[in-house]
Amino acid sequence: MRFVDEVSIFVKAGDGGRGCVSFRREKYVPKGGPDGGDGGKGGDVIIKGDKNQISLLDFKYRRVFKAEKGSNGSGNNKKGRDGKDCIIRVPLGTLIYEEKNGLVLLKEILNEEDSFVVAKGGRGGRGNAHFVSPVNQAPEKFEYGEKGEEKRLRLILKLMADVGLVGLPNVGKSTLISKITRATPKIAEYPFTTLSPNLGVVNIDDDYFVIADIPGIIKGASSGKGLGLKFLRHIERTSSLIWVIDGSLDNPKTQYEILKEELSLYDKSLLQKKRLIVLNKEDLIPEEKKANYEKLFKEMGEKVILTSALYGTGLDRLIEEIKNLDEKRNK
Ligand SMILES: Nc1nc2c(ncn2[C@@H]2O[C@H](COP(=O)(O)OP(=O)(O)OP(=O)(O)O)[C@@H](O)[C@H]2O)c(=O)[nH]1
Ligand SMILES: [Mg+2]
Repeated sequence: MRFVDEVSIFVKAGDGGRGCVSFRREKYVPKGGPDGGDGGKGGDVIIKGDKNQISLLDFKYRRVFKAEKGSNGSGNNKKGRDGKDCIIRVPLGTLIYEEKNGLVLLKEILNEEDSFVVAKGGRGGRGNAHFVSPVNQAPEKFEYGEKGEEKRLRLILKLMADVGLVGLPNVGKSTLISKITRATPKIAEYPFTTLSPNLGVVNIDDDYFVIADIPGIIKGASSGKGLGLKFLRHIERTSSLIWVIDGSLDNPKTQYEILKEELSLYDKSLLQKKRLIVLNKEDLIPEEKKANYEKLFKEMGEKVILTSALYGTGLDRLIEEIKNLDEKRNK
């Protein structure tokens, strides 16, 4: 599953219907009073939160959203029918911006109940029945409906993952997510393989967790080195983080320190999140070092597990630990 996190769309609310010019027809009355009804209101374009959606992928295929026009008014004071609203469903965590000399934030959709009228339908025009006056008993006047609003929008999904994977490049983050979810990210033996976030879903019992794999972070990322820290916004809201460390290198603690430093430079609260240290590439760690490494992290007050994403060892335990990390379950 490729994760699309930013799309531009065009929305157009319905125009209001035209007011009607009409006169009552009655027996023996050649021209009765005016009875032209008002036009109906144009439909609104409404954006709603939907917890079952996890990406903006659908918007790759459909980018124009129009609500229905209001119907025109008719004789006998009949008001035109209101146009139907156009409802756009987006994942929770979607920011709605208007593209207008830059990006202007209109709304953030965080909850399932969130609903936002992003483009208002036009008011219906008035029919001639409204324009009777003492001097004009038979007005021919009517109004056109108002135009519906139209806007160019940018939707940006701040990922609502439950758990984020962070780590230096090439430590095996994408391999991990590919083994515990059905995500199929690119994996390769060089740094910066992952260039945009991947999402995966882990099914546990009858619940699920969304895991985010983001591009690797290097020392100096906070000052723009490597791919920088812009992807960290995807994990700002996760309830917990998995710090993935390459256990095959000599310096697991150095990697840990770099991560800590860069995360805290981006946003200190990232260090407050619950975390789990995963020492990956266990298959390449000499037996005699394993216990030492575990001790090292435990002494720093960390919870640590060893895995080999490549060979699938330690992954059952990892899933068990993810379950424990999750706040939903600890309530
Ligand atoms: N021996 C061994 N190799 C692994 C393990 N996990 C991943 N690898 C290898 O390490 C390399 C990097 O793996 P990725 O999953 O692409 O690493 P990443 O952390 O996503 O890297 P970036 O996207 O560049 O940040 C690949 O060649 C993997 O096959 C492991 O447990 N053991
Ligand atoms: Mg990767």
